[in-house]
Amino acid sequence: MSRALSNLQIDSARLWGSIHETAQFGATPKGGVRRLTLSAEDKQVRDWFRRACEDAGLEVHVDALGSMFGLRRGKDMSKLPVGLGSHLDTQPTGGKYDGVLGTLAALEVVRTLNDAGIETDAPICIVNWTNEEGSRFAPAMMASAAYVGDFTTHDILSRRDHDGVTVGEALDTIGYRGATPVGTQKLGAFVELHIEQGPILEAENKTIGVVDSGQGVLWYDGKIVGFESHAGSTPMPLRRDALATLSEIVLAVEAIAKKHGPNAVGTVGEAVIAKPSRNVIPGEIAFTVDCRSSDDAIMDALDADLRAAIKDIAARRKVEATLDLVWRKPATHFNPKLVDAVENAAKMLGFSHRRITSGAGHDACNLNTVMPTAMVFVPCKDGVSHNELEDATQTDCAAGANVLMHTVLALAGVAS
Ligand code: HGY
Ligand code: MN
Ligand code: MN
Repeated sequence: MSRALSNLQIDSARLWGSIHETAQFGATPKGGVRRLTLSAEDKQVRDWFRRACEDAGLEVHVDALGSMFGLRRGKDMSKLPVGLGSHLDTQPTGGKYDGVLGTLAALEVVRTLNDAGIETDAPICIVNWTNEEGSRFAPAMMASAAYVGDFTTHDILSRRDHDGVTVGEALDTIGYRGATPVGTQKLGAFVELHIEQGPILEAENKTIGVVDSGQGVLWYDGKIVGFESHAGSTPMPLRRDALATLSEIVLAVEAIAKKHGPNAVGTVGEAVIAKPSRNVIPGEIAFTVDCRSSDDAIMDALDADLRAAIKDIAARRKVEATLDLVWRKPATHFNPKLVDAVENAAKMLGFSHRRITSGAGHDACNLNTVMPTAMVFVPCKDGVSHNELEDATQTDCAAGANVLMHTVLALAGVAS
């Protein structure tokens, strides 16, 4: 790569400004961002992103699940575009950086190439993937999963949130059900920048995480049916208490994850008592389980142990318990050539770096099943994410965006 090009840097202040400008859409009093997918706040940031893409000269199209693609033409349009981006939706207790950094850094790469008058050989395409978080509609990384063929568009459009609203209805409400069939925009490779969402880079004082793998994910929907009865007059030995049962299951999930640790994690993230009342013994509860490991054999062991534990607890407490596996995402191993390209960019730019496994799932983990894919991590404060206190530094965000840009330039090539 020429000397001049290796000195090319993104505009750190402009990227930082974009991150904080978009944080207003769904801003919370504690300094976080609550921007559930396909919500009114998501529409606000999507409209902002579309305008910014158009102002940067990109050809923007939206697919049938609302994913947004901004194409920057290259000298050789016969080549598949190099993709870069992430997501703009957040968790209910989300922060300013999860997904946002990768999506806006992709926009910043385009803006920087425009300012420098650089034409890439292959085109590049920036992407905002719909519903990466999976909080309002399951599964997580929903739209990129459909893009790679793990789900049909019809299946995803019919998924419902807790209020019974379908993905299709939500897309129509915000005007983002695009005309383009999912998968129309082909990509030759994909690179995603993201905050680590864990403590390793910060603890080791490393600026860049060269992500070579990602944990596999097991998502379950569970239901416990006991028996509603009077909280005062029902003798303890006769109770079939659904919430007490779930309490044992929660601790069992934790114990099973620790048993298979350190390469395993597990939690019960949602629990809803069907008809709550302070003087009625809970009779019916719906709950969710999220277990992960980067080892598929451990994932199998987590599944087996979890089912055995729930069967035993339910029998002992004389309740019915069901556990449905609603999503299994195998462990991810990113493309070695692209992982090397990320590492070479970090080295060329002089950033401290280390190889790392992603504990969180990402759209890149789905794309990796159909095209060469890699990820770039930067630290986040105390490793905290999916929390309104999520924080990162301008310096690290800029470093990540520069590694992203130089990785993409290495993949797309620069027209002579
Ligand atoms: O669940 C995940 O790992 C991602 O943050 N949606
Ligand atoms: Mn994310
Ligand atoms: Mn997330």
